[in-house]
Amino acid sequence: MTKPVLHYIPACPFCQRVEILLDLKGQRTAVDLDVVDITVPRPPALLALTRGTTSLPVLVTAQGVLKESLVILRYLDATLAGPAITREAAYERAVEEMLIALAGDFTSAGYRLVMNRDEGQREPLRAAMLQQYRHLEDFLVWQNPGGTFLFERFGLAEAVFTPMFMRFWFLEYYEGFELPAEGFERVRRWRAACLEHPAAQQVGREEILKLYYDYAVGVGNGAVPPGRTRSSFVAAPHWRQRPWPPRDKYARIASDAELGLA
Ligand SMILES: N[C@@H](CCC(=O)N[C@@H](CS)C(=O)NCC(=O)O)C(=O)O
Repeated sequence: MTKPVLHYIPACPFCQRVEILLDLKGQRTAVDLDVVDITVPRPPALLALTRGTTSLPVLVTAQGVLKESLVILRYLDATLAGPAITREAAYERAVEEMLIALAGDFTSAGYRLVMNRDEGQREPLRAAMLQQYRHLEDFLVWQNPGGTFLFERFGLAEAVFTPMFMRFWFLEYYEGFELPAEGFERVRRWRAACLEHPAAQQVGREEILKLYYDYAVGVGNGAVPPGRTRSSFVAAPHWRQRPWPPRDKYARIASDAELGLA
């Protein structure tokens, strides 16, 4: 049988969800990977597969094309060998779904804050982010107050949230946003265990902070900010060879040279 093909962007959190699931199942090689460069127009063949949409990940199976990371996670969990990552008991699966249902607003709040360039909006956006963490704190205290993960091990909800916890390193670096110690103990414990889980090490902090510089100045998805000729998401020069980006995102947009992109 032909392997499914995952078209993905390595630094993309939605794509990382799928990589984590494959690692959790011990099925990294069960899917062929096609790396897509977010800084150039999508290849026509890929656009034809997706009927013109550009959002990734996309999974091409023997039966057809699947879009949306959550859909792909559930499909691969159901069809590949290895341990089930989704909870098997109906009630537990429903609890898992309730937590996953919080991921969209959580993600949007973090991206709105990092991409903001209006200093006057900073405080309301920080408050909105904190509110999202409060929802997670409340949920975990409700469902599993003494535990670390939602259930006894890193599962589907963790595969969904961990890439966002990693991207939100950009909130600490570019916004000085830290989760307060008091009142957030349970979500902090969850987040720390998620971040250090062996199945979730596809990207690291330095890579994220360098690649996501453009998001911090309000420009997403591989587009080029004003005054620059290259996106911070370009593959070369490799992020390891680039200097750490400046943090003063409200003052100015750093040049290609300053970011090591020239
Ligand atoms: N809801 C989608 C979101 C995927 C998404 O936003 N992917 C971004 C990369 S992080 C993307 O492909 N951006 C480029 C584009 O949309 O053209 C999912 O969960 O798969």
